[in-house]
Amino acid sequence: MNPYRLYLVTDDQQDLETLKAVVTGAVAGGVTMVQVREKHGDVRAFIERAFAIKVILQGTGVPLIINDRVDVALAVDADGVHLGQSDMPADTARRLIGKDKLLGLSIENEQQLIDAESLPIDYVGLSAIFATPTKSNTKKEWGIEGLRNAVAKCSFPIVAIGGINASNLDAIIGTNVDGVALVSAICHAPSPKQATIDLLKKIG
Ligand code: TZP
Ligand code: MG
Repeated sequence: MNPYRLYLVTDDQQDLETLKAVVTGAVAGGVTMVQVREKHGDVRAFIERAFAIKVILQGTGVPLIINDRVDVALAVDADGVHLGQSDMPADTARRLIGKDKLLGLSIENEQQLIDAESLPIDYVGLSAIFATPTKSNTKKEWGIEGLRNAVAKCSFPIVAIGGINASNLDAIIGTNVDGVALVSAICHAPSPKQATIDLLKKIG
């Protein structure tokens, strides 16, 4: 089954207990991938939070992905890393994590999408589909047509991210994208489990 279908990215503003409850609920609801994303804490806190999520995911078959930091991914023996354009270069990351781990790369413009074709990655995160309060420094809004064109062009699976929620999910799915990644639509839902169930119903 396509592991990118419904990809939860965690909210680094949530405390550890909330984070654990969100991930537990989302996994119960059927989320297919979880990325731990930390933008503010130190590396020790990142490892602690990543390890807590690893414990929750153990035995579920849901892969654990670490945002930005190869060292954290190695420290917790995660299933993969998701890199931004100013993080470690993909070929260096691949050398360090080995061929069996998942490697994702955020793509923020057309040239990066072309350049990605020659990189040793497994999937692309197309950022951002829509402007979102969750991430203030996004460089581009691909929109539905931009996403559709990227899906047609790119040889890697594409995960759409940025401003996706139940209200625009049908249009996103209509582009034939491989997966959707969300923060607030799950992390800030009254019930992350129910939100996940409802989102998955739309994804089909
Ligand atoms: N990268 C591009 S947009 C984004 C990230 C991490 C945040 C997406 O958050 P939300 O709440 O799903 O719009
Ligand atoms: Mg990043």
